Amino acid sequence: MTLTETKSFCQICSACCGTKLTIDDSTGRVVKVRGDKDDLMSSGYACIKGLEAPAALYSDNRILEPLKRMADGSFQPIAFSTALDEVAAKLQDSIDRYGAESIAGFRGSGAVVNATAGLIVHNLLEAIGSHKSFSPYTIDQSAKNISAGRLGIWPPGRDTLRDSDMRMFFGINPLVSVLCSYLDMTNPMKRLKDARARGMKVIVIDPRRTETAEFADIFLQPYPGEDVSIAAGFIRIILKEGWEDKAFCADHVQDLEELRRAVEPFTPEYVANRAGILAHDLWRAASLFAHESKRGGAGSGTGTNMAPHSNLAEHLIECLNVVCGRYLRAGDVFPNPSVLRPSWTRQAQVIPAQRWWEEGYKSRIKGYGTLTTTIGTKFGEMMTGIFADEILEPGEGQVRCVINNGSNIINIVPDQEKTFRALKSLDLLVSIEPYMNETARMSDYIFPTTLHYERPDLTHWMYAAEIMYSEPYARYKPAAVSPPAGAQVVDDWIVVWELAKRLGVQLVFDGIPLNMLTRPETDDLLRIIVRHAPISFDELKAMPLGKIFNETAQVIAAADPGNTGRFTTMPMDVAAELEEVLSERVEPGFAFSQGQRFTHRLTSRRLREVINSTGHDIPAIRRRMPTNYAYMNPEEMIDLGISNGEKVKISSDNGSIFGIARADPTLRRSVISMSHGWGGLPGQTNFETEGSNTGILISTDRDLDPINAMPRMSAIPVNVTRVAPQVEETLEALIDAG
Ligand SMILES: Nc1nc2c(c(=O)[nH]1)N[C@H]1C(S)=C(S)[C@@H](COP(=O)(O)OP(=O)(O)OC[C@H]3O[C@@H](n4cnc5c(=O)[nH]c(N)nc54)[C@H](O)[C@@H]3O)O[C@H]1N2
Ligand SMILES: Nc1nc2c(c(=O)[nH]1)N[C@H]1C(S)=C(S)[C@@H](COP(=O)(O)OP(=O)(O)OC[C@H]3O[C@@H](n4cnc5c(=O)[nH]c(N)nc54)[C@H](O)[C@@H]3O)O[C@H]1N2
Ligand code: SF4
Ligand SMILES: [Mo]
Repeated sequence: MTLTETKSFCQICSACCGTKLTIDDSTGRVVKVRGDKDDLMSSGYACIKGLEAPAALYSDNRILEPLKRMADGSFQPIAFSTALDEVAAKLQDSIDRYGAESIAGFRGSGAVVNATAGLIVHNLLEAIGSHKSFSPYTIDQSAKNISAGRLGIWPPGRDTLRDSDMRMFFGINPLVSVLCSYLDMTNPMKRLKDARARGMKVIVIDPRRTETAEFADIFLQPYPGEDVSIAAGFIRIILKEGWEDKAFCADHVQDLEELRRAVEPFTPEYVANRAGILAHDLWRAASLFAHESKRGGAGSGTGTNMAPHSNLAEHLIECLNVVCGRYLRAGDVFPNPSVLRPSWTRQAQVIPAQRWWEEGYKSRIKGYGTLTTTIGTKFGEMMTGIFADEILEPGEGQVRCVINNGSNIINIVPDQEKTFRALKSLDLLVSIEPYMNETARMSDYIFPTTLHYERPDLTHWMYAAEIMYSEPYARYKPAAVSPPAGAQVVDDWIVVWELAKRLGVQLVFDGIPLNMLTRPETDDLLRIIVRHAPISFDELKAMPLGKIFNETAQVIAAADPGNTGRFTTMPMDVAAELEEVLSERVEPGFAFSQGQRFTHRLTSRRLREVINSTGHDIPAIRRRMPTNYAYMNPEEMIDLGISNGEKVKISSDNGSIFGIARADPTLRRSVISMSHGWGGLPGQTNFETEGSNTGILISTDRDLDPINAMPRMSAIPVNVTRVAPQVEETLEALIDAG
């Protein structure tokens, strides 16, 4: 056996950690993965998911040839070109009969972490004229888009990590999720440690004492879902104490007095009572943020952006940065003007609120608009909170065909039962997907793809790379290995190009029309993306570790003379929702929904071992994380008579799931912390071996946030009960019966 080593980078998540692969030349397979100390960004860091890549590449669950589902539910191999012909004919038929809007696309994480796939289904929909483009973006952190659209934008962005002497983190755990703006998505641990070593202070607000909280100077551990109150409480303290940046507010804020009035009811005592924290701790955190620190801002993650009133919470958190002027100013250096996107001049002035969702296409479901998430596209994205309704609701524009690229839709779209009904009712579900997972099993056709080490690719370029990487970094990688012998798999975009060709439409990729007569190479698409870089594609290709383009750093330009743009901190819709929060029934430790009182709030969390619904079946991972435990406070478990490892039933006002209770001393009482993406298809799940789907607890018929239809995905009011032995027996009988 001859072994060779090659360098590459992992793309199981968006961190793109540098890796060293050991390849067995006799089989052409990757046999070992290690972190690469020489990597310019990750410096040797790699997580268990990355190290277990060989098991994922050669998993029995991987699909190696196109499949078609038969009437009896079984799958038969089908030739690639036949499958393309059949799918294109069905799509054309649907377009002819019902119009282009009957075709929807769903782009998941598997596509986003793949430079040539990220937008390709969206590009196809634009080419055929359908607005029905969905992705997890609108069930993730689209509150950030809403906040920018209502408050206004400061183009240079927040103080960067290197400028900061303090940072505040709401509902985000970058040391596990490896995803955080203004930190670094390649090696957050190293960046945080380095910043702390030079004296930077950290404030963490999370119902769980997270891995990130271990580095906090101040840690607030509130009930979930109280970020609105906490942020409003901070603003009130700051304005009362006069800790705001008065000059910045005078120049750039239109309505500071409205903000002051609106947060007045959020006294430290009110907030402390609501959020279950000490008023003194709230004051200490506000002081460290606004008074004892000069630079560095507040930011949030999925915890805050998935709880109720997520847009409002995000808005108020950004208001903390606004009132304290925690933005780069004229003359400051913007370190990463984005290597792979066109460079543009950032000026120290406000672009006033644009509320872009108010213009353009509106869904027939409750009139929701679209959000534009990436440049170079004509259409925005629709809201995933209404994805199932777009399929189920009859009438003109009803979605009948879905092209899924890299998402396990049925496991990750909230309201699993409803999503299941929706997917089952489709005329056509096509998955471009490497594994036989729950959504693949529901699909009519599956086009399997190459995996990350098997295709040429680039480091992250979509979704705000300039604030996700702390340095102006880009890297190209060639395919390190071929797909397994005999596999009929292609790079994702090829499936879409072939369908576009058959439909007779012109694909436009990142603003550039693709050759539709002769199929391009993957490198040709990558070359399009790299056209904005300071060096040519061939030069980038010749740099095995890529490059940090420090010479591109930009000095923030002065404002235009006469610029009158101002932040709007308290527009009417924001003020109205804040009033609504104040009118909510509050009883510390309890939560209310649909007039019912609940004892717990279930929060979302990421697990280091898996990425959303992916990786559960890898043996080494299964040993470490066999299920999505229902984590609870250990003392509370004793009080409730629930022992570690015991089965519990968790019920919301939308449904019930079973879980395995697991003591977690990092949690406060009244909280259940449970990860998403687990469980099989509804009614067919053995929760003990497959985990449970928390999406069952979430309704998409109600409790949707305004504008982005964001479902209530964290801080979900639930009750938890022990599973009585007789119920347990029935369950076992059910499971045994399959
Ligand atoms: N290992 C791993 N990495 C991942 C993923 C994965 O599945 N596994 N998923 C990727 C994806 S898709 C994304 S979007 C990112 C997300 O990245 P993050 O946003 O960092 O996600 P989490 O790690 O779940 O951290 C969310 C935190 O919010 C807390 N929280 C929950 N509810 C509330 C609340 O109401 N208020 C406050 N203040 N906190 C709350 C939770 O306890 C948790 O610590 O991670 C990415 N990275
Ligand atoms: N209840 C609840 N629901 C949630 C969340 C939550 O916190 N709570 N989080 C939400 C968030 S933030 C997100 S981003 C979504 C995640 O939802 P998804 O994006 O659907 O989640 P993943 O499990 O990461 O799915 C990735 C899919 O891509 C496939 N894949 C991997 N590599 C490739 C590739 O190279 N090409 C292709 N075509 N496919 C590939 C994988 O096999 C898998 O099927 O879940 C959302 N749903
Ligand atoms: S953090 Fe993400 S990119 Fe890095 S090794 Fe783990 S899975 Fe791969
Ligand atoms: Mo996400």
